[in-house]
Amino acid sequence: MKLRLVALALGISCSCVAQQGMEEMWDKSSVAKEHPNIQWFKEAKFGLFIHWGLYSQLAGTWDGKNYYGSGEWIMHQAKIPVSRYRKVAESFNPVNFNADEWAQLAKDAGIKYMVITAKHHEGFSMFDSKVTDFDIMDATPYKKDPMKALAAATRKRGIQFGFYYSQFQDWYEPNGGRNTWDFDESKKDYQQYYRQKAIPQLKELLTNYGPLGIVWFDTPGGMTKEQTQAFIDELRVLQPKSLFSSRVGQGLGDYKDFGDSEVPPVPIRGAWESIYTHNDSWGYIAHDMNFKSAHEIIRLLSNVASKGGNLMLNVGPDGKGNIPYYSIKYLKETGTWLQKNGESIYASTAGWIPAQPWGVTTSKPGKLFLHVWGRPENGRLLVPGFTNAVAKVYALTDKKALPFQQQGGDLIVNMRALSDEHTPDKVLVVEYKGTPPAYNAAAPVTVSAQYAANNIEAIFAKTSGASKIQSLTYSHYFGDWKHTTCVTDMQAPEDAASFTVRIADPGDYKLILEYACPQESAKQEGRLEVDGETYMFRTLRTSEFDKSAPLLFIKHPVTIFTAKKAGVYTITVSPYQQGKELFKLKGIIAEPLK
Ligand code: H79
Repeated sequence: MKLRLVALALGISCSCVAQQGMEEMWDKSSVAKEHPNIQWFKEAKFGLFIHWGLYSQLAGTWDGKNYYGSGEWIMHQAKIPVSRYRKVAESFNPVNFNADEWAQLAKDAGIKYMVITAKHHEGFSMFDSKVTDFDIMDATPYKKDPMKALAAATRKRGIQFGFYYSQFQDWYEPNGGRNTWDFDESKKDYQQYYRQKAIPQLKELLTNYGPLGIVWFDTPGGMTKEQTQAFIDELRVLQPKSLFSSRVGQGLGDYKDFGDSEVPPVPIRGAWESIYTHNDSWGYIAHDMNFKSAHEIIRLLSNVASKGGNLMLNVGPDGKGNIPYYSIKYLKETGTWLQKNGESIYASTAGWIPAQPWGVTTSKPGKLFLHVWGRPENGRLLVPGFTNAVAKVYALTDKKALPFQQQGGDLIVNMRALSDEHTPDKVLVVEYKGTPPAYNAAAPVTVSAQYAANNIEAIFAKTSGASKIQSLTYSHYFGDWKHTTCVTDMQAPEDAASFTVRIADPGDYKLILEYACPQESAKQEGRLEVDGETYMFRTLRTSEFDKSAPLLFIKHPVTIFTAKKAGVYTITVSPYQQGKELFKLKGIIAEPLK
């Protein structure tokens, strides 16, 4: 089966300088040549990330002040001097750490690979290192190597094991990257840091812990492409089968990682991974209780799989070695769902039907999995663009056949026979004959009266004039990154965004624009055109774009549109006059009125 996936998403860029910095820190380069051992990774789909270090002991608080966002950045945020940070190790004694319990939790959650921080930017080594005495053996009362036990416990359970290693940032070392409060950045010799710490430590990790599935590098810096290649070559010989993440830098990784907490809006070819925090932080923060529910994790997992990637979800154990209560609870619930529905996730590839108002699709040869997040009110599920002959359709959990019809390129599945059980993702299997069509990003976006709302997302816009599609990145607290794809740079009437929609049910729809609009863009007139009619609106102010603050979106109802018959329509949004950027358009919501 061959998928011709859209290159569209790869063209997304951002013009702001702050953003470019982030792009460099997260090397999201695609991989030129596939690693011979990539197959297990492509099939794995679900990984567990673990951030564990001295920051876990601090738990988000320093000198009586609470910090929010990325807890593993507390040393940087609070500008803690090395001399004081070193002392944190003296109270780090994770007596509750139990490698078998952690690995068993991963197993029960349906996790196929685990990556844990051997050394994060703070510079502390969570393993037995002869390179430094700032490690768990020498600097803490614990004096054991938890990584040894974890490598064994995961291996016993058939889980691929890997290390996160911060290869450039090291706030403990005078020559490591990015500690500017103790050391003068201009006097640093990064090459010396690589030679004296990073490379010898990576050699220890690649030598002493058995076969590693992954070495997960992060935030590259201080090396040219040639130096990065030499660095890789020097490590590669120790474990040729081990995969190196794209954040090794310079486009030289074995698979692609997106930005922190980023899912691409359309399918992406090749091996890649989305990484997410379970709450708002990677490292443990005692006062961060904003955990994603099992429901949210399951939808995130199926959404990432529908684009063809893996989800690596992070948990942050505390300084005693306990994984947070809700992480355990919701990971186990995710595992229960996966036990019944894993066939639709593991070893699947991207769905070839674009996202629908009911959910997303994943695919295997001869099978399309429909991940139904929300049921159609009348029980008739529309799968557009399905021309292959269908042999049968059934619910994955009980295999009971469901009635279906095929007409004019549509598959319509009758779900009424299915009980209305409470599930975040009801998976239906379509068994079909022949080769499926390529994913078609230009297919009309489905709008139907069977759902409370239909999202027509910016990624599906056809842009004209100066308008473009961009992924905007910003955080709420600190380092808890959010990414929203928007149509931007609409400044003149010809800078339009057009959406082709297929209205499946005639009737009245409220058309709602969802956008962010800084003060300078506010109170400008715009036009929304559909079916020969023009509807005027004036922009409403939300917030300025600031990469370290929430980007606020307003849902601005503009008009009712009556679709007299079912069919394909074009909705066009454009500025009425030349002016400032009209807004950053996240999409249009079509809400059926009944
Ligand atoms: O380990 C997690 C993060 O700590 C790590 N990647 C995930 C997996 C990560 N390291 N750096 N970044 C993510 C990018 C962070 C950039 C920033 Fe900043 C931190 C922006 C604002 C705070 C550095 C310091 C740039 C500006 C100030």
